[in-house]
Amino acid sequence: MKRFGLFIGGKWVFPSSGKYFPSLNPATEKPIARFASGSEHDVKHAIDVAEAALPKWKNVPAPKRGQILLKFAGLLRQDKESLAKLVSTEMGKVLPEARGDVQEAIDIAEYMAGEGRRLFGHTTPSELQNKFAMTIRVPLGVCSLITPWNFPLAIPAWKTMPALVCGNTVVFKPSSDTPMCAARFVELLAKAGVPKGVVNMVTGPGEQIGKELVSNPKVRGVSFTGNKQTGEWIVKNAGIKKVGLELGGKNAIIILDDADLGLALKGVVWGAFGTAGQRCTAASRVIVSQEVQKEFEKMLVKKTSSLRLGPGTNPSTDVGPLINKKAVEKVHYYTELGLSEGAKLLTGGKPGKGKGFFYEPTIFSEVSPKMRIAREEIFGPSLSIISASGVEEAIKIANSIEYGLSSSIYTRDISNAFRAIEGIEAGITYVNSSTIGAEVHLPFGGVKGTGNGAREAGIEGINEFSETKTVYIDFSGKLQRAQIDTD
Ligand code: UN1
Repeated sequence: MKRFGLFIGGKWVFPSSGKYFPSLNPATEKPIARFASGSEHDVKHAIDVAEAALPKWKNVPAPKRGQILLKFAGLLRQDKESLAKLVSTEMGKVLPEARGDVQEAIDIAEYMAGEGRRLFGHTTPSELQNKFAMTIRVPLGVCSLITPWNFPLAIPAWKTMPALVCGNTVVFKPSSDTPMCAARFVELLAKAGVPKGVVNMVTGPGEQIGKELVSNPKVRGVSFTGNKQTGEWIVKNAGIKKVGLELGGKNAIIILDDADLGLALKGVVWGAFGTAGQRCTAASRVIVSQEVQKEFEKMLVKKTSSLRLGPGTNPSTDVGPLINKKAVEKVHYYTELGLSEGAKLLTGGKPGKGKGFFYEPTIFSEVSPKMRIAREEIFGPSLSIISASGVEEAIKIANSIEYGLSSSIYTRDISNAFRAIEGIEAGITYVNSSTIGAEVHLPFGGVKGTGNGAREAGIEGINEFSETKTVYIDFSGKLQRAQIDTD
């Protein structure tokens, strides 16, 4: 079986531990390849290499850095089908979604390539004569990028592309569930012309190598997508450096009595069971007006029970496997918890039979906002239906959780739509569309327990990976004192 080392300084190197771990196909439980179990020592080395590569890389003109990203986008495009097959095989999502994962990486690469010719600062008048004032963007330095498995190409690209165009060097730590996608990702970056040492990849258990990635003082920026506990741990261990966090959600779709129920049905099924519910943006709560609840539940159960479980690579599959055994156990734990809390199971509620980490799309009704199934992130195909009397109560329930990533409302009433836009505490609100499907040229991130104010992608992705430098140029040839010599 193929074995991968760590990618440091532009080549594959052996891990100092001499140990390797397998990546499994979640639909078959068969190993795909083996990957290096990196140690703290390896991470230190990768950071040193990234630091050494920094002076040269940050002096490459930004438009040239952008050209390399554009070349990378072209390579992804050329390999789109085989990369999608790999994403589907290693992560489990169905092929159309796996193609979307690759496409999202292409999109951000193209967007950030264009930033190479912008990276705008601003100019503004000085309060003194013969003095010029402006801002420029400068790189942070070495950045640690820690990514999850659910978008094994798109999320690494969301972080790597802005980091590179801004002139940073990178130590990339992908999830241990999708290291094969990550290996392809760094190989293609090298092929596109990213110089040696600019992007380094370390694989291995986060508990062992996370500390060094986050707390090493040479690292000036950390960007992490994953669970809230790890995010809190990062904040405690990072020290003084820029940290960007995206820590999940408990995203709600509100359906009012004036909604197009057929449209809402499509949005709920897509948001809750697309990617087997394994998106930070997945819909895990439906908050529905009492008047239409029964009718909507009937439609939803009918549609959901017709979804076909199977390998993501199989064209007839609607819902692929979960990422690993622990994920199946977690989802099932919440099913049992929901039952014990008094919620009513409408459909699903069981792991799949035979090999593979499958779980039936599961729907609970009669859920109260206080129940744990209505508050905690399950990260699987499990949906809670909560009833509300109208828009105000629905918004209150939507906000009664610790997260604030995505949200959605289905209504034909423009006033109710705007009430939701203004009232829902979330980084993203969709109107008459599901909670998933963010586009790369708009900022992505959330409020409350979802993050620390950072936004990824779009122009705000540039802010995440650069510092603002303020520049004053005094060409008067004399001492001019701000705030004093102004008359
Ligand atoms: C995530 O699950 O962390 O909006 C990212 C979406 C995707 C990205 C999800 N474009 O659902």
